[in-house]
Amino acid sequence: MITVVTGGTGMVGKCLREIIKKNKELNENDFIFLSSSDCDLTNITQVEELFKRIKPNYIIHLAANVGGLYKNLREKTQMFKDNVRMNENVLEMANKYNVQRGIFCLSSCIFPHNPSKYPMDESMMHESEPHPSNQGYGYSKRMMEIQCKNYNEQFKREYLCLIPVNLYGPYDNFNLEDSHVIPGLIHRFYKNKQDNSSFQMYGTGKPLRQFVFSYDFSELILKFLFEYSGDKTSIICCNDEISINELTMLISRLSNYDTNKITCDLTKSDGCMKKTVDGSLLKQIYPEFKFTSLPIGLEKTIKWFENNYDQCRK
Ligand code: NAP
Ligand code: GFB
Repeated sequence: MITVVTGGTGMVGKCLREIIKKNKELNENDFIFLSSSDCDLTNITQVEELFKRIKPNYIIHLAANVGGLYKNLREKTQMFKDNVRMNENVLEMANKYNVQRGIFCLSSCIFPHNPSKYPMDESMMHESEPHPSNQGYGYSKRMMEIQCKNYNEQFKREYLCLIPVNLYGPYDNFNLEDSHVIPGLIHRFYKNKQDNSSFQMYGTGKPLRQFVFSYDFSELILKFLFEYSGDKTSIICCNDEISINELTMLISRLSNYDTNKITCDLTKSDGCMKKTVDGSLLKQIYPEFKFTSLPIGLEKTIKWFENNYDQCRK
């Protein structure tokens, strides 16, 4: 049985590949990890050619034009266009070439900016607008969730959506313009330590975030694909929440940086102040699943970054 993994060269894709290699019950030759050079998923001709050639049994769709708050603020039109095209092309060809089951990746940032309640649960995704920064990426992901349901209803498919909170880990994108907060902080502390300069945290540090280590998410992708018999879209989070300020202090300590040299750059947007989601459904489905703690995950990520500085995405 062949599984195609789109976004195979991204952070989640590479963590997934490592996990599959270590899993004695899986044969890594049954998985095909794709990069954009293997197939530009915004090009439907290339996508059809891919599905016609491989005829996969399963799909794990991770590929996306994705980035942190500042990339989302800058590139809404491109992110909407790229992601809608990729998602539509993959869904259309997966169905046309009879891929019965797959995992499709959403994100907790696409939830409403002013929800009726916190924590938000899976039923609230379309309740109201996402944060203004997410008018591009956020809506493209919401449309994918709707379209997965349409294929499941009309063609009896099992296209399952997962909704992870902010992810981090080895193989992340550490580019200072496009990155998410954790790789951005790690990279900037690394540079500031080298030139012994003071450090500016972006924004007020007041926003709250939930984080999941990318290897944990990868483990859960495999469980949902190969074990889960339900049809529910599930939030992937461990319910812990931390402020950007606390996160910054934690990463500075783990980076052995003097926390007395940290100030705030208030010219930088805070983005969404809070997007707390509820991991209860996941807890019901997999009550035994244990998430990696944030300090442990950060320690591993910082070590990976320092050991792979020359070749990582930055
Ligand atoms: P990533 O590291 O940025 O990797 C993106 C992947 O998508 C890469 O493999 C890239 O291929 C591929 N890709 C981009 N444009 C493509 C195109 N036109 N055609 C084919 N492939 C293309 O992303 P990630 O952090 O692993 O995220 C994986 C999934 O998790 C995404 O769906 C994202 O929306 C979701 N997610 C991420 C986070 C997070 O905090 N990172 C949080 C929630 C959800 P190349 O390497 O060739 O460019
Ligand atoms: O991960 P992030 O960029 O995106 O986090 P979101 C942004 C928050 O971290 C803001 C603060 O409150 C920033 O002020 N921050 C502090 C920093 N220092 C830094 C830094 O060096 N770099 C960055 N990037 N932020 C994203 C969505 O929202 O959530 C994406 O835009 C994605 O689409 C992701 O889905 C999961 O958490 O605000």
